[in-house]
Amino acid sequence: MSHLFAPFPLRSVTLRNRIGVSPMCMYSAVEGVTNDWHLVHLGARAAGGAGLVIAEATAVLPEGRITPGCAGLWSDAQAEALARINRFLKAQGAVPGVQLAHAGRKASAAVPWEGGAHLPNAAGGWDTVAPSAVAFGDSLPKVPAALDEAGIARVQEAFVAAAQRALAAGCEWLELHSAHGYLSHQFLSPLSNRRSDRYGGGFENRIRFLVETARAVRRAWPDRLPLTARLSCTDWTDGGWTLDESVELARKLKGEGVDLIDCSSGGNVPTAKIPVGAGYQVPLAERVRREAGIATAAVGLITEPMQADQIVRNGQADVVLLAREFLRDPNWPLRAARALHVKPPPVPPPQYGRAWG
Ligand code: 531
Repeated sequence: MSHLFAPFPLRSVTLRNRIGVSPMCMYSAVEGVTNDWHLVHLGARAAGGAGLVIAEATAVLPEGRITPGCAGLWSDAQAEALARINRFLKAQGAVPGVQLAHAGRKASAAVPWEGGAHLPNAAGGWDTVAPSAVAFGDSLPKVPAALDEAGIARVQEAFVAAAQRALAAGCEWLELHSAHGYLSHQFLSPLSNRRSDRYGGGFENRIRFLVETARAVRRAWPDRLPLTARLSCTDWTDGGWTLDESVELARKLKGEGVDLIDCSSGGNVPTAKIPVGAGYQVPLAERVRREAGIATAAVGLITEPMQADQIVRNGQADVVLLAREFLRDPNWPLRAARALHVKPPPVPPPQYGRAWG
């Protein structure tokens, strides 16, 4: 039976365990270029035993960045910076991944430690785009320009170009960000998609942006490497995107060569009532896995070794992604192995061996 420290094969890639570093914004890139901060942040967690290390939401176009500090993959210089990091992650035994993203109407925001609100253009912000000219609201009041079909195609081409750069940079796991209220999720949800063309209205039209993007990226991304998508499996809001729709979408994405769904939730409306608690999104991963017959990752308030091991053992998800817990402890996998009495224990980097003997 699978458990937290069983290897996970997907296409020709094998994770050494089921523990991944969830993509986490560091807001520390300069013009989209990652640097020493990202090397140390991601590198420490690879050295700490993670099987998979997914770099933060990485914008496929400059206007798709959440903040001016977000990473990008619209230039070769950005790919070169990521390549250096990926070489280190691989040397530590982790599989390097990246999450490709476009923030849509939630772009052009200040970094969180400067308040996180939309930045006026005069203060380093920019004009935003989205499926429809509907603002997110609250501290993100900018009204985006509705993309026309040519604009949609340009964004999709940017996803493909970024995937090609990710490949050149040595990424071996690609995640399309279609969650947390960013552009692709904005297309999925009737709360943000008010279009009346073939990209809006019924389910088939609202999923078209992501399905087409996945298809185009799959063609550019090698068969030997996993392609995954993060979904907000529910908007937690009446009239919004639902878990039933996520299951149906997961089936379609599987048909497009998507290998795993990373199951998150929320983020598309400021008023959602989210039942936050330990492992609260795990049932979403479980339903998608069972009903769509696709591998899943569980994410969200997973902190304890036994909890993580149970998620995998019970078949609720194939992989667990930890976020804030990994900020508290980069060595979480090594500690978890000890707590779970894993035999043989995972081997720490030799430089740190005397601490784990
Ligand atoms: C937190 C968040 C989680 C779930 C729903 C909405 C928001 N994160 C999401 C991040 C950016 C920072 C805040 C991304 O997904 C890029």
